[in-house]
Amino acid sequence: MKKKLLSAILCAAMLASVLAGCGGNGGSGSSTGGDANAPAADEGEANAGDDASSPSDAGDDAEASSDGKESSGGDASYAILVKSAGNPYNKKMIEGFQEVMDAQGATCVVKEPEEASAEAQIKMINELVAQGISSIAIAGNDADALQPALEEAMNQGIKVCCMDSAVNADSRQLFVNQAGIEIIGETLMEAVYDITGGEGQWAILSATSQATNQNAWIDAMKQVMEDEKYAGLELVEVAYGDDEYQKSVDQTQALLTNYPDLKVICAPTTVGIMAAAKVLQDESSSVKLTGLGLPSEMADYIGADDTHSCPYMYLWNPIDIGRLTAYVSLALVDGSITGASGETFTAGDLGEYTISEAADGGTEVVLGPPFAFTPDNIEEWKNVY
Ligand code: RAM
Repeated sequence: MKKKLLSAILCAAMLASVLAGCGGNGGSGSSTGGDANAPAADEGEANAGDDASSPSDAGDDAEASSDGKESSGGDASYAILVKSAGNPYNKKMIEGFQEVMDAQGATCVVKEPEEASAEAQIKMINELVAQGISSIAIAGNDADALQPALEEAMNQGIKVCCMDSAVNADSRQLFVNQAGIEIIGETLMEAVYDITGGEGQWAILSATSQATNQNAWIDAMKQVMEDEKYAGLELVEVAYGDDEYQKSVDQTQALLTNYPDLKVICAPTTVGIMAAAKVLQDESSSVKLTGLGLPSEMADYIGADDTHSCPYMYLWNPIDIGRLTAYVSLALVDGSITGASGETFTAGDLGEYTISEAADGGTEVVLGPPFAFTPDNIEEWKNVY
């Protein structure tokens, strides 16, 4: 009897810790709600910076369903599988996804691989398939390598979408794209042009060499750079920090050593830009920085004077990507969308979305244009995300 009681208590404690795990960082994300996107949506332009340019533990997974709320999820369960654990950007996406699932009374499963590799994600996809999940939303660590695992999932009736970093068109039903690939490429290239003064050496500090999103943005930047306007700029290296802080620090230091005439580093990754910002600022380097960063992590480094390493940078609302991805997952599972171009759906407070053709031959929904964070607005945003 005593034994039974003890095991019941242990079970309850385990369940509580699992539920707490899924609740993740800060539960409902109250301060980051629909408002967070409002200024971005209002100002809307990639060069909101026109002025500026003139401008869980690794390997953890958890489950939860909210209590006492009307369930539209039924017995369905919805997974989100990010690139890697320990990246605050990924945590924000998870937060938005969970918030919507909780409000629906739906069960959500969070998967965070220890390292940003395709192998780690394939293992987790197979686990989700084996447990009979209803949908998988994935940020791909590789465009093609996940195809067999994701195709097997879809063959079994599991709905598959991707967000943030796309898997190829055959591996998904829909891509939740944070912003257009071309607009990000143009925006970042314009920032490099502006900060270098249109000539000199610059380098890119990226995430992993296989990251679909960074590679697409880098290709878009190279495309833009073919224009005569950028003839004075020399891209000396694309370095990879693998979305790991220390590796990104080491790569930044190597760039400084290897290219004494370097003028600008562009880091299209929130992990890379923060690591580079600290190195440059601590060393009082004359090299300047731009790219994609979380305002909460970059506030100390953004400034117009020489004591700051980053004059301005860009991003979108990662919590909203998580929210939009949750609405897409729910709609795929309840059959109100199939992921075909031209279909429309409502994503709660985020509004109406129309599915369109993506550049890779698949389909996508686009959250909105990138937003500029400048010395003028960083204080306002640093507590939002
Ligand atoms: C990092 C990740 C993520 C990317 C952002 C900008 O957090 O690589 O995939 O979208 O940077």
